[in-house]
Amino acid sequence: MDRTLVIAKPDAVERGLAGEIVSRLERKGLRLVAAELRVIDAETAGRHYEEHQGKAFYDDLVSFIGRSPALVLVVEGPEDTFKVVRTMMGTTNPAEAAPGTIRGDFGIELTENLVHGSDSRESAAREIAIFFPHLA
Ligand code: IDP
Ligand code: MG
Repeated sequence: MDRTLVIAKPDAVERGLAGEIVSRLERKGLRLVAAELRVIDAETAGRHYEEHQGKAFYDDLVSFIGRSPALVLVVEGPEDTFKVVRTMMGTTNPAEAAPGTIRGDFGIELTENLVHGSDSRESAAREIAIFFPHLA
């Protein structure tokens, strides 16, 4: 089985869409391996988003991801689970994301795009180790 990290971001939890996101993943056929509702502190956000350090939107991103609880998940599927989740998420900018995707159906602002999903097998392993070290 193949695992990836998913985060229902603070905007999703605030809007009562965490259950919708979990439900979509489950109905697709992915299985929940871990789930934790937590406020992501700046240090953890910095590790998670280290590829974006130095970019213009970085400070806003770190403060957004920690502004209220996020639902951090590990999900499992048969293969290339990160790709399955990324397809379900839609493109980064929700204003342009296809209808039928999570971002396309529920989002409109770039930062507040509801969901994070690891972008490769390597990212999945790295990110799972940050949030759920006992699963690494
Ligand atoms: P992804 O979440 O689709 O993988 P990334 O490029 O990894 O997109 O960016 C991480 C997050 O940073 C995005 O989900 C979004 O919330 C935010 N973000 C990305 N690009 C911008 C931008 O140009 N302005 C503001 N926020 C951005
Ligand atoms: Mg990314």
